[in-house]
Amino acid sequence: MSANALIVVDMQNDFTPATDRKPAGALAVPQGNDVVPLINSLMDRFDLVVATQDWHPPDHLSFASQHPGRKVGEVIELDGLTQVLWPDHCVQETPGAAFVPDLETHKIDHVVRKGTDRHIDSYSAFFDNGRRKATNLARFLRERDIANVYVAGLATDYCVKATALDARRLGFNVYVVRDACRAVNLKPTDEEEAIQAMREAGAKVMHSSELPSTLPAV
Ligand code: VGL
Ligand code: ZN
Repeated sequence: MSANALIVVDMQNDFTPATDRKPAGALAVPQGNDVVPLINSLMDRFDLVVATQDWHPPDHLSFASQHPGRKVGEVIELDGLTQVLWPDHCVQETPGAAFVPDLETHKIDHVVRKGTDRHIDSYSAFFDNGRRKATNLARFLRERDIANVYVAGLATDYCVKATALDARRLGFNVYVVRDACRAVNLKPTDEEEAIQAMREAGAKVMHSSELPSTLPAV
């Protein structure tokens, strides 16, 4: 029997708005906290739960602060790749890089940290943005007989999308739980375009109520 993994993408303080337990993150995704209870219950239904953490050095070149005269949201070319400039976020070992306080982290089996190389951004859990370097996640999943990869978390239009597209390219069956994701929406249509791109790549984008009945119920 092939096994099912859930990849929980970037549920970190810097990607979520304020709650009574934490201040607003530097790159807060609108309604980013709303998905936490659903993700907590989804994690119970999987053979394997992997969580990613965006994990940048303080001088990461995706930060607008590293490019004098440039502003957050501007797009530049970095090492031949298109790069959106972000506020400083998810700096290694800082509170902003920690998982959100309400995430039930004891349910996580394996953590993948990405974006550690100053010179290249890394949205996907599998590769950096140029696909020059792989994390070991594909091998890790295959060694555990994972055929089906479910994706949830932040943000639909960046790291969720990149993770889902790479998982398809790597040959996994991919399911995106859309109500367990939220988008940045720098452009208001970014979320819809991301869903379209994931569907075109063969990912099934579904609501949590439509998950296959082969997953154990909670
Ligand atoms: C992300 C922007 C910059 C994400 C990470 O998690 O979607 N977005 N770094
Ligand atoms: Zn980042």
